[in-house]
Amino acid sequence: MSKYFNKAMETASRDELYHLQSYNLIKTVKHVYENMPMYRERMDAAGVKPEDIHSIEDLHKLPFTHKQDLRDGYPYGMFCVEPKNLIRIHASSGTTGKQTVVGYTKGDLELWSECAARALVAAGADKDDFVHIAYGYGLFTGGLGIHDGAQKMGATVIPASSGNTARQVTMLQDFGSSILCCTPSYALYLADTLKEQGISLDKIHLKAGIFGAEPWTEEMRAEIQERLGIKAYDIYGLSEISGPGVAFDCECQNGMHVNEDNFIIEIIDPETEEVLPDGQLGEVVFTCITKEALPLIRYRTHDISSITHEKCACGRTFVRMQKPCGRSDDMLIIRGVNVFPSQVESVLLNCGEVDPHYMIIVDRKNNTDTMEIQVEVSAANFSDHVKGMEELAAKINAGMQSTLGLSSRITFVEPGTIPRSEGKAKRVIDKRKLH
Ligand code: DLL
Repeated sequence: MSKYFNKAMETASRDELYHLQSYNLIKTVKHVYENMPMYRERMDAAGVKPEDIHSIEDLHKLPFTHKQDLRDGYPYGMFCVEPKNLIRIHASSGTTGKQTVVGYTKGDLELWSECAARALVAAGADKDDFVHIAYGYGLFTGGLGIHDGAQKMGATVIPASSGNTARQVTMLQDFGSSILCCTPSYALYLADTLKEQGISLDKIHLKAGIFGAEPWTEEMRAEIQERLGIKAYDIYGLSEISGPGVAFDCECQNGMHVNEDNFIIEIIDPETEEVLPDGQLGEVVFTCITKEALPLIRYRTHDISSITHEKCACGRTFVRMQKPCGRSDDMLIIRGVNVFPSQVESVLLNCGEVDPHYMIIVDRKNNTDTMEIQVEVSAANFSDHVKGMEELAAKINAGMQSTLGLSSRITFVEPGTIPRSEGKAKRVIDKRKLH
């Protein structure tokens, strides 16, 4: 039986949603035009005024927002309210340059926590659950975002934060954690640690996990579900738009429902910027329609996904986005072929004989790109015969060839060799950038 946090909203008719979204879009466009100089300039330059926006069908008239805009406005330049009226700041570290700073009013936090609460309830959580949050607390939105959501729906929060895996394992056993929230890579790390310590699944009480903040494949979901004996739910979000809970899996685990009363999703062709129809893969773009402090308009996320308006068996009417296969800026171009780390993950896990810990090493030798995939092989699957390992490497390489159209060098490494991550996993070392 489906459970909802806010049944009226999560199952609203498409017609109701159309009117609600249109109303809130008009309000938000007026708000940003009046309170954020950058949007006023952009809209003036594009020849569009708030009066030109009559419904969500006019969304395409509005200019896009880019991460660089937030960087240019660092730290508070893009806020539509006085910084003193914010009640929380978060930031996303990024790999280069300054942090991207985001801020929330009281109302913004209320809405965000409702989004996270909906995700938790959709994953089967209720007020009797113990929600173990092993996302990092701090400027990262993962920890506090889920925390507020769990608190809102009345569960017991275990604010474990990330790190100290030995202590996490003890807490999992002793505190009665029933819902685990962390990155999917960390969930696997925890599963490995439980196994290493000889702790059987009947010593922990988990029933579900809510995993996100990084791309992960269906194969990885199956692996985590099996290893932890739980149902694994995906959760998506980004700090610029709010944080975890922009979209979430329901019991059908067949695409994440976007909290459409707060965020409008579009999929665009990243080159032509044309809006793409359902089912087509492209760049995810979000428009915030209920936020006060930082309501970004047509924000280009660089995440690659597609959407569907098909009815979901759970009864929710919100559009679903498919598991993002990665970010356009994480896409590798190897000998001219586009490769997402998630494709490599699918091939590796489909072969069934290696562990889900891998690293992709890209280099350039004699002017040719090379791809090496280091992957751990468990003792059980390790063959003493060189021939056995050669055959396994050939099998994986054949999978890479047929999925990516690209051959790679497969290197087997011992269990525990690939660095484990307590947060977002690092899957690629691109040495070409170092030359
Ligand atoms: O990662 C928010 C979050 C925390 C989401 C906890 C889910 C759980 P940022 O640090 O700003 O925010 O990073 C956002 O992470 O643009 C995606 O590239 C990636 N990402 C987030 N969730 C998923 C997911 C948080 N479920 C960036 N699948 C986004 C794939 C994801 N990628």
